[in-house]
Amino acid sequence: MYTLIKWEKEGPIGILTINSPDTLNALNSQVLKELDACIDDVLKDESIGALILTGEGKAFVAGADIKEMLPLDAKEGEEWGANGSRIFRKIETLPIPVIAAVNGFALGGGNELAMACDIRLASERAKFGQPEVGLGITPGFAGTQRLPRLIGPAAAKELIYTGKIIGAQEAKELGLVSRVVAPEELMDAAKELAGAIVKNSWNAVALSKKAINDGLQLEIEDALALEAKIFGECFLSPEQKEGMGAFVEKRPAQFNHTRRKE
Ligand code: CO8
Repeated sequence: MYTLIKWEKEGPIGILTINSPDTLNALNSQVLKELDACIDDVLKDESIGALILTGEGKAFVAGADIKEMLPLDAKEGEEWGANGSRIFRKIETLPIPVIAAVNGFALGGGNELAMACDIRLASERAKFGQPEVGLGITPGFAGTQRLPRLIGPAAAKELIYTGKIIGAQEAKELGLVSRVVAPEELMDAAKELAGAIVKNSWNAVALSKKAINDGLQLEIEDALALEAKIFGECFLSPEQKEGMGAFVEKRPAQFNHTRRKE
């Protein structure tokens, strides 16, 4: 079904691998189309509680496809950027956690894809950067927006204005990644993290994601009101009765994992 991405399921964990290693997993229109379709499938499959995104070979994603972008005019450029941003936003707002297992180059659109995920784990071999200004363009898949929100405007400006490429350890020091692991341990670390998350109430994890993501866009008073509303919503779920009931009865919680309904 997919030709440039690989899709696997291990129990409740989905693993999406961008699989175009000859071009370092560059995001051309076909890869973007398949990524978009796969995310739609993830949305529909309520048995998936967490998603891992990674890349085949020596790159996570080496950026949007420069050869495909070269002839674009202004209108086509805007459409190209908006299409990528729409797909990345769909990933960011999935009602399940998404972990980027950054195995190698995460440049331009690749770093932007990693930033649309909830959590980034990096291999010691991973490299990060927004090299677009060297190509005569700005970051266009939300790099100018998510990078300053993640690491602060000064550090984001330094990376974007210089286009410099940094290693995994520096990315960790900047707060771009949560953890750096040996290359051979990366997927196990991502699966272990996803496994620790899916043991909990999926509804509560999804609501926590929503409270964090939506709350960050609001003034503090509005953000606190949003949190209170979401907290109240938890009490509609059978998982709240089970989780708290299990504590009181001194037994492990037995969650019947279900996705939160909008
Ligand atoms: N696009 C197209 N092809 C690519 C890309 C890319 N981004 N990256 C690598 N490739 C291709 C190479 O052309 C090469 O193909 P071929 O063998 O046919 O020449 C193959 O992948 C292997 O690459 P290299 O031989 O260059 O491998 P190296 O190990 O020597 O170098 C690098 C690895 C350093 C990662 C190098 O490939 C590189 O610098 N790549 C480009 C990185 C880059 O600049 N990325 C940013 C792209 S712009 C972007 O992402 C903007 C996103 C928003 C777009 C919005 C538009 C409006």
